[in-house]
Amino acid sequence: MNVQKLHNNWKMKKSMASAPETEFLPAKVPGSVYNDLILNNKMDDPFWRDNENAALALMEEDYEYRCAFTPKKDLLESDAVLLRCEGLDTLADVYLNGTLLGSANNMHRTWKFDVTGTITGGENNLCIIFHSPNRFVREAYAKVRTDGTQDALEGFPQLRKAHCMFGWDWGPRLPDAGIWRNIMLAGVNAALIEDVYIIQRHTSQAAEAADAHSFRDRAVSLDFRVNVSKIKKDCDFSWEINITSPEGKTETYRGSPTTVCIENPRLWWPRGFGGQPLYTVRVTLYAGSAAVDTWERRIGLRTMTIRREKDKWGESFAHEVNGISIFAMGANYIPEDNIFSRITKERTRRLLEQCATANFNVIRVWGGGYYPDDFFYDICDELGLVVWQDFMFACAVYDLSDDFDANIRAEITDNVRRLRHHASLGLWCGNNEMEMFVDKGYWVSSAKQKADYIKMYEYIFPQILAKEDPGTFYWPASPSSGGSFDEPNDPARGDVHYWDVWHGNKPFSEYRKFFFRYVSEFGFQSFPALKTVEAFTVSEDRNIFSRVMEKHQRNNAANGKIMNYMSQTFLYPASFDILLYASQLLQAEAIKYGVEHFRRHRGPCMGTIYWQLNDIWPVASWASIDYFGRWKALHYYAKRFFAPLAVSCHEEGILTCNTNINAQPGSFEKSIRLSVVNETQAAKKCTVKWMLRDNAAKILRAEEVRIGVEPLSSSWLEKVELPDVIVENQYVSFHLYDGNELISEGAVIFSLPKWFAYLDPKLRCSVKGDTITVAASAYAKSVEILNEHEDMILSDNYFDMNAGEKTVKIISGKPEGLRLRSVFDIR
Ligand code: BMA
Repeated sequence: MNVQKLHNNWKMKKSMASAPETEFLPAKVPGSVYNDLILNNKMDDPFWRDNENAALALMEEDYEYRCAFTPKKDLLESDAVLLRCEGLDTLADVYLNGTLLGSANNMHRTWKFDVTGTITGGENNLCIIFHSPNRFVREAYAKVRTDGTQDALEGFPQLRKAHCMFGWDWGPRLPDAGIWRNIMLAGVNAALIEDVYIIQRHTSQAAEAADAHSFRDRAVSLDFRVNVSKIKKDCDFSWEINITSPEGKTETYRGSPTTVCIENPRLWWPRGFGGQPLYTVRVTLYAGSAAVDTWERRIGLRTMTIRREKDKWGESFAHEVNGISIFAMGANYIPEDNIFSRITKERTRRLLEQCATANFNVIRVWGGGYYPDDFFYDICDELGLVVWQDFMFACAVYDLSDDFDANIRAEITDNVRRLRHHASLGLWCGNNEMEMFVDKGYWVSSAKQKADYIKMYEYIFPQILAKEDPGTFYWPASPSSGGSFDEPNDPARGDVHYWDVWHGNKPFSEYRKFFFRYVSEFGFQSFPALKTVEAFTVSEDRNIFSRVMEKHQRNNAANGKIMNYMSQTFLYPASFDILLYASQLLQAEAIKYGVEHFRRHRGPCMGTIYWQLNDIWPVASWASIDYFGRWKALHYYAKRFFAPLAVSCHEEGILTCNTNINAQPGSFEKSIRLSVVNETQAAKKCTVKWMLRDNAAKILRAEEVRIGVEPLSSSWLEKVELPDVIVENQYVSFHLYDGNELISEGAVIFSLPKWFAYLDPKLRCSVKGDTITVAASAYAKSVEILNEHEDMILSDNYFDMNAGEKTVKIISGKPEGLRLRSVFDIR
């Protein structure tokens, strides 16, 4: 196939029909209306203050994109010429030289138009008219009522466009439009490869051997299904397969093979369990002796499924990779920018590398956004991040008309074919939260809508997958217990979204009441860093109840909710800046409370995927990394609480005993029970040390325990009662050593932080090369190191100090204008 990208020489304007007098502006393709208007200074930054309102109004219009191009000569001489559009957002009429080629209505699909008779030598004119998404959803809603989350524009479910572009409880209403992915001409000679499907068959030659987990003797064969579209029927077609090993050695298999055996296969593993070797597979199609098309993908040799087995707790739900059940640790991914064409490979790589740094092994691509670019999955393959992939349906009911049915079938097929070879692809999931909501009758206005739910996720999608990707596990919804409205959010089966902490206003300690099998969503909001807030506010906006701060808080009244949790935890923060910091600690402590508990209960629980990884714009949200890439406290906490080998403490104190300051008789349990988790395939012999200390960090009692921890397990130490502890000024620190190396540590108090008598730790620091050493003269909780631009990334931050010194490495950013603070400063 001969390809010519059409990315140059574009111009755009409001559509000729509605605004004939407006001038054309130079346009960037791939790009979008907002992107072009911003680049041409015709629109203000939609993220600044409440500019969103004016930006939304712009999308009442239709927009026109035009490009004059001259096709390459050899392309014109092809047997057929296609116009291939990998992303049109969304309602697009495509004209070539005045002829309507067709209309697109789904941004998630690749649209192909045969231009063989329409394209000419010399200059051609391509014109794409994008119709207003706002108008479309409004009119569609007036015709057929389809409801969904009220955070988005009414009618949004009727358009196959990333739902969250219409607004969400963390995102603005900025529906945008345009050519958001590659657009190109493709010259086809004789035939083209429509797609190739590879089914891996793993057989363990040592299957009968005692050690069932030994895969060294495994044999892997690849079955190929090559689907060819022939233009010239009378040719003699054949294909050849080349497989390049991770070491770069290429084997060639000629004569249209349908099965290939891999000698000495090297298995792909999620990070933390082994390496990520990747094989490059190339299929070349021949017509006679001429190579006419090629298809190339990178694959990983592995088995991957979800293990579901009845057990004493209900039914298990865990990723099983190469026969091993792993504990999933990660977060939910949403689009990285409301202007999708600004999501680049470099930006995504940085984000995903930061997931790897924080010890993630799984990432969930949530169903209210988009199907990311190939590079997203390439990076996940390389980093060993298993992808939980939702189909793009979320928090809405749909009207399954014949057109909608055909449209979503094509969308699913396109995306499954595009993504199914990725080593990282862990499962397909039908939708976000719809089984649960439809079951409760949310948004459902007709019996048909309930029936359509079952048809879509439990009939149509499985039917497509049975054909297109039988090798990948399918799960009808998140959360689900397997489908058919059978208690979708059952804690004993399947995955769960747990929102009583946060949406339900329950305290963090509530997490400990549950032993979910796999929590695919639970979360807690915070404000972003001050520098991020400054990027969308003027100084008078910098009060969390101001109009602009509430515009950048999309979960109704949630700035008040943050303050409610604040009142349960910390002293009243006297300044805006300290409040932002305290809100991040609240968030980090909440999620840590949950994750550490769930990991301690490895076995019944096999996954914690917190809501959410990233932001689509600068906003108060559940993200652990903000829109500008600044790490909130949670991301550093995640690095620690997701560490493969980690110690944590189940303490009992004022919070867990649910007592209050004036309660009678005023006595409550004070105890610690330490636990070590080992999410690796190696047995560990460790030492756990713990110390009771006063608020100056002076040691009052010290203990040491040797502990052996099996691979892929969690182990409890004995519970220790501490009835005499003075809760206002004594605490316990604990430390895990592998040999002499300190691997993991933490501290617990038995009071609430607001009642604990923190001493001024007199924090100070010094910089040497790429390290910063912080010194504290007393116990300091959640020590934050900030530079002037608040953009430094460190090896550790927001850590506890038992007085003394701690040195961290600077990963990026300049150590200029350093500032330090800790919980002592929340007052
Ligand atoms: C879940 C998600 C999102 C939402 C989040 C926070 O419902 O699936 O729809 O943004 O919780 O409310």
